[in-house]
Amino acid sequence: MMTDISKDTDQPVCLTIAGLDPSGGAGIVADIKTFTAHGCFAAAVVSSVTFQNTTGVFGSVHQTSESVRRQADPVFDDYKITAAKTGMLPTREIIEEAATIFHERGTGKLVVDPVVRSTSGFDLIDDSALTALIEMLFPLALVITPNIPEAERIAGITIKSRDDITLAARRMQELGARNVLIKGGHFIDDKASSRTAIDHLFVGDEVIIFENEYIDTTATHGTGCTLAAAITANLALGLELSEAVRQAKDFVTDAIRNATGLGKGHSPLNIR
Ligand code: PXL
Repeated sequence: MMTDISKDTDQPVCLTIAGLDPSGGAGIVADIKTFTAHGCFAAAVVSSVTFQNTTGVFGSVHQTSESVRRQADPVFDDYKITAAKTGMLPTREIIEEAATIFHERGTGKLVVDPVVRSTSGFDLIDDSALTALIEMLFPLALVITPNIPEAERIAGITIKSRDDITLAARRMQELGARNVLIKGGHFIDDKASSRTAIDHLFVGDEVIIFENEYIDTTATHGTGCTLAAAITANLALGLELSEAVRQAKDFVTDAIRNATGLGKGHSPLNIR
């Protein structure tokens, strides 16, 4: 007897719209690996093809908004997307197109990682695009996941203390973000005796602090993408936001710890 392949599957589908890092550490490759490791089905729309490896980013060729639309439409026509994630969205046109697609199709649970620059200092988005990202995608997101430099650029303040982190988060909520996860990997608390990795999750008016051991390593290529993708997968699996973040943090910590040291620069995480 033939198997009925048209029946609904229980496996949630996660979609990423992000850049391609051909060296496999960041961007959609990290997203796909992370969705898969969580038992979700991965779909991916490419916003930009970057040229890079673990030592740096050497350039990029961005997709057009038409390309993003023509990649996304058949996927949405065919699958129910349970949760989605955006990463590197380099131009205003692409952001506008992504926002329109999400308006038309519904977002599911949307995680917006406001990718601004690479670990190696390469600008991945221009100012006009960042404004569009704030205006058009922040209101659609269940959560946004800036690191400290991204939070500083978006909120327009310098972050030196935990109070500054709160200030930046409130500012981003005023700009339209519902819930904000500020990742603390770049944050050094002068008042603390030992360095920890502190993430602040602002859920509406509440704040939840996640404090983990700081792992002193250069194996950090793709950390942000992996965390946001793990949150997306956990949301797709039905977890509440704070639990989705907590488990995603553990997933990333494990992937950093198990990095193999691949490459000559910032090694990729070991996502499994
Ligand atoms: O981690 C930010 C990031 C996101 N997406 C792509 C990247 C990078 C950093 O290099 O290349 C495609």
